[in-house]
Amino acid sequence: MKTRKFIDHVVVHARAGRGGDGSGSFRREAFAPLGGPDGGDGGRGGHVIFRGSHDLDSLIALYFAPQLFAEHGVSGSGRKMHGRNGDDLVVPVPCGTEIFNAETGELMADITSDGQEVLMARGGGGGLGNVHFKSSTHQAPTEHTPGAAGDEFRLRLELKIIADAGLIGFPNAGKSSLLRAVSKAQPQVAGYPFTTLNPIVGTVEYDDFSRLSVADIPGIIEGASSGVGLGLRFLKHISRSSVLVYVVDMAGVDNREPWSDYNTLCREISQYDASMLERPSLVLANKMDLPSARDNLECFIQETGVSPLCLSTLEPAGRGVSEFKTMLKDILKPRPRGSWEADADEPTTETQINSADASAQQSAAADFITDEALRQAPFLDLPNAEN
Ligand SMILES: Nc1nc2c(ncn2[C@@H]2O[C@H](COP(=O)(O)OP(=O)(O)OP(=O)(O)O)[C@@H](O)[C@H]2O)c(=O)[nH]1
Ligand SMILES: [Mg+2]
Repeated sequence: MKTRKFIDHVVVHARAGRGGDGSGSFRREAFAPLGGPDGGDGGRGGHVIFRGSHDLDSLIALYFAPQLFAEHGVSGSGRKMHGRNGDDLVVPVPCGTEIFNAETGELMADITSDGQEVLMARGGGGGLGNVHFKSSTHQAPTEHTPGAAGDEFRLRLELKIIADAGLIGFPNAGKSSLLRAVSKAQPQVAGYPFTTLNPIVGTVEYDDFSRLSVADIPGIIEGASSGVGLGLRFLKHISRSSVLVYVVDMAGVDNREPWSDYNTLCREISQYDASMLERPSLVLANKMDLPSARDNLECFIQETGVSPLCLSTLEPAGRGVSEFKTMLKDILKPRPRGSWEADADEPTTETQINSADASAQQSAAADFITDEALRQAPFLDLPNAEN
């Protein structure tokens, strides 16, 4: 499988355009040798705007081109001509991108949805032409002002993938296998630890056309909070997930004890962000097709007090996998695509007014059409027609 560099943080230099200068011009033409001041204003500098895009999943484009410079405004000119505004620079970023001021660390914006636009650096205003400075006592002003500088920032962009559910587990627990079983995503699966090196998002589709996104992240091991393995670097990608799914290798294939795996996972996550433990979660006992898994299950329940959902990802159509999908759906309650149920239940005031207007218009139109039709087309054989 081809691998692609996954970039989830990048520092960029955003500079909005400078405003164009005002012009100091005088009208000079045949028969108007001493025309008055006619210098136009400068155009506004272009803004730097960030726009959320669901077609992107990484900040790689900005990693290779971090200089985000919008166009400068054009200076004004004679005949009171206004300079052209600089073009805005629209920068597409994946949904889930947080934008910080790199100098102060202040969170400036959080882009969470497709099409969401945030103006990060405002273009400088255009300067004034000399036409603004004329007065009865100052009829030939040469004053004109320069365009203002645009905003300029060093910005740190951090991507936190937005998925409805996040899979957490030790390496080799079967997280990627589970994602393959429930979605069309094709993460690499292999019998060695750290097969998955980047977060991967899959979409689970249901018969009623509703869908949920599930994120698979690299495995977590003991000491991850202090940087062991790949550390907790990728946990931020499930920190926004509404449901956490613990995937435990119940067969203990790598000579591990499933109950201590589960306790370790909870401990590492609480060290990362204790509030994540309060979220709805599901515990999955994977590899239940292996005999040792059945032996370990009793012990797991006794040690942890949690009774997990048993499944085997080797049977994607099996009961366990479909029960998992159903449980996810019950917790997250996704709306079928194209459904307008909520709007239908609670029409907005605007909708109510519009529909009231519409029915009034319809009845007015019906009255008009009937009368008109009778007058204009007496040959029509309409019921109750008074001729
Ligand atoms: N017997 C059995 N083997 C499984 C099952 N699920 C996964 N495996 C095997 O377990 C190994 C690891 O599976 P992966 O899906 O790559 O595990 P992972 O949790 O994504 O691992 P990392 O990406 O390394 O963190 C592979 O050899 C799979 O074939 C299962 O239900 N039963
Ligand atoms: Mg994996």
